[in-house]
Amino acid sequence: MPGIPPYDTNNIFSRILRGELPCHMVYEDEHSMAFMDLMPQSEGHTLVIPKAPSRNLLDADPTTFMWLMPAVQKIAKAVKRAFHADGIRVVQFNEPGAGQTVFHLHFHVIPVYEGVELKP
Ligand code: DGP
Repeated sequence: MPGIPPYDTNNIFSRILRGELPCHMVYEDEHSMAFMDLMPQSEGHTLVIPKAPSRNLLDADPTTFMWLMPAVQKIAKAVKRAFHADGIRVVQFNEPGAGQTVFHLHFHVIPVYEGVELKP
């Protein structure tokens, strides 16, 4: 896709998928994985990623979302229940200009608690 750099297999999440870096994994299926965010914005902040190598939403094959979004929903419900959150924010960034820092497609599942500000 014009303007979107190619997928870099050395990104941190790709290395986590290959087992080269540790993570606190909470979910895995054939197509997706979820693990705790290293710099959580709130207690229970979890990342959900596809196993398919997509840089972000802008270059991902639509079938990637077909497999990934049920996992995002599953994790959102499980995190809300497990952490007794008042709500769940699902956030996703594409390209550095929008705040993306790790270049493997991921969804942030962020519990929100009444009266508690999210960390930046
Ligand atoms: P983003 O700005 O959407 O690209 O966010 C990347 C997120 O990834 C950020 O919340 C911090 C998290 N993160 C960065 N490095 C690691 C790591 O090595 N392990 C885990 N679990 N999370 C990481």
